[in-house]
Amino acid sequence: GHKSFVVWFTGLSASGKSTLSVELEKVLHMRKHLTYILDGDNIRHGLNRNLGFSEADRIENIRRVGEVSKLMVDAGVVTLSAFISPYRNDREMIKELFEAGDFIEVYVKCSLEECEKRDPKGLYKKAREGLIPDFTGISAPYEHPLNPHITIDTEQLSIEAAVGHIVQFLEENEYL
Ligand code: GGZ
Repeated sequence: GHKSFVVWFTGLSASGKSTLSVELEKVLHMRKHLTYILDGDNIRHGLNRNLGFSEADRIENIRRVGEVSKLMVDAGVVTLSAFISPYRNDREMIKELFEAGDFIEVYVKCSLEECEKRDPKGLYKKAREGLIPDFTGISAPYEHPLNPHITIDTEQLSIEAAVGHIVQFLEENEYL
């Protein structure tokens, strides 16, 4: 099977990307894989601390994360990247960085209505009040994948079922 690969989670804020990456990582650890999660917490506070949420900054954010993901995969790490990554073109560019099969796109699907209901950090409320400009889904676009390897509907599936679905894909395609 594959030595290493990237699982790229894309979806709205509060869709469940981080939760899924953490739960998938637990399964991969049980199976003795070396993994690393890249997300806003470790990237936007460090490498990308000079970037905000304008279209140009998001493009640069995702470009850098794609390059870092490639370095990590080259180093033999199963990399789980969890970013809104709203632009289809940017995700396609990143896919092109990798050898065929080393990039797995997971669409974390959840309606804007449900994400707003969850609103774990109160960001949607602030965005609605005009306190956060360029907020994805409210005042900035999200382009869902047209042909993702995996779609996870987090309004329908439990976390366990969702992770099971991803693991099943990885097994069936000989990543695990
Ligand atoms: C979207 C924002 C914004 C704006 C701050 N729009 O749910 P969170 O809080 O924890 O995750 C979101 C995170 C998005 O960063 P990404 O690096 O994933 O975005 S992108 O891929 O588009 O570059 C959210 C928070 O940052 N956040 N302001 N305006 N999300």
